[in-house]
Amino acid sequence: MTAISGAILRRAASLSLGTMLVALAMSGPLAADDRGGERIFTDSFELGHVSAWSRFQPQDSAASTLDLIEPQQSLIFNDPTPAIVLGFRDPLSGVDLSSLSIQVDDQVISGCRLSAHSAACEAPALDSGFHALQISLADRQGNTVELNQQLEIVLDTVPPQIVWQSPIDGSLLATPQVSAEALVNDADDQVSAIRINGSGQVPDGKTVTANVALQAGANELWIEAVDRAGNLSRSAIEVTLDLIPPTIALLEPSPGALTQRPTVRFRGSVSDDHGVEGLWIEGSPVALMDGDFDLEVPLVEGVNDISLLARDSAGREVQWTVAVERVTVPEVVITSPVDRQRISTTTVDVSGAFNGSVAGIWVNGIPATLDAGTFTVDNVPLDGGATALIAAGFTAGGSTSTDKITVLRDLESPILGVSEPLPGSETFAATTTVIGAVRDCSPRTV
Ligand SMILES: [Ca+2]
Ligand SMILES: [Ca+2]
Ligand SMILES: [Ca+2]
Repeated sequence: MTAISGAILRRAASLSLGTMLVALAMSGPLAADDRGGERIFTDSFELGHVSAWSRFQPQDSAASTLDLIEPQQSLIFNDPTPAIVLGFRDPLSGVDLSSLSIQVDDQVISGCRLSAHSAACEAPALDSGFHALQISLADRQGNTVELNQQLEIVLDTVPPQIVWQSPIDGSLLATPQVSAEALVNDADDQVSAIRINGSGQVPDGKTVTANVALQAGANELWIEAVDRAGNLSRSAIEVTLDLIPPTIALLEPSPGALTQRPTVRFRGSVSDDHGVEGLWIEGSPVALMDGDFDLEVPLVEGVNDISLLARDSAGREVQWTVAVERVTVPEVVITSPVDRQRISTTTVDVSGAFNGSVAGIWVNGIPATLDAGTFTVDNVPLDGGATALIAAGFTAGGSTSTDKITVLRDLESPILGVSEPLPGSETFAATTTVIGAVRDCSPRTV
């Protein structure tokens, strides 16, 4: 009752019931509302009672607060009908919900769920692109607030495409770090993130590279790319790091082997944990049968350092040098003169043949001329009587071969004596007998 104002008293004075007038006279003077409004009194009388109530009508010149709660950002991915949620308040006159207007691209949105301080609506189906959201709301005093927001709808359900450039899927690698490279494409050119084996990569054009450390054995290389709509694509390849070079098992020859043969047999096998690319001996490729090899390798006289190189499929190599010494025993034969031949001169021309890798031939200390397996030495001096002719051949490795004959120097002519017929004798026979003798130091010359 204390809140009843003087205006009420003035209004009550016109009423016919004096008792009510007294009761109402107890009220205080009309006062301005502490919220700046003005009180309006209405009254009625029923059956001797007085009912009195008031309605607060504030002085409200401020528009309501209006907040766009959803969407929280103007860029919307893969949601053609985004929710539109508003929050609003008006502490003075209150919000006039009937005034709420929501339009997208001038199309009115209806069917919103309303409460005292919020509205939740669903936008109509929107295409990709920019859309104008317009909201207006009035309070009960007619103060209107407007909210204009531009929305961008991006409808993209296609994840980025990843095309590996290097290494090739299934590669066998020999280095513990590989440069991975891939092309990443998205229809909108809107790749937002790329990760290669977990490393964040900022998209830089369409080519993405990263150095990836490898472990021995199989390694997975993977790329994940995300477009700005959140579509994720992943691509993985497998590469193998091969840290172990191939192994050569040589059954023969033994290192340092000696042989007289012009070739040496190389026999053994090559193996590797990830496959053998090949074997080369002295730079020439060797045929392998399930890793086994068996071949003859030519030798030169002396020590042969024969190189073997094996390479695995990853490019790792192992290299050996096997020393094999060829020791040739030459054969030197004097063919002229013959053994025991009588020579009627003080020198003799000696010739002969040889085989093997003879580096030089000397006859009685005189160097011979070698030509295609033959040798000659002219004018080898002969002693009186028997002279030994010794041809000695030497190989580069120091092996020797000799041939020896003996010739007889014979400077005397044979002596011829005839005893019959006597010199000057005559005969009538058709034949005659001659008797005589020949004498020489060598019976073979007669
Ligand atoms: Ca207001
Ligand atoms: Ca996409
Ligand atoms: Ca290997």
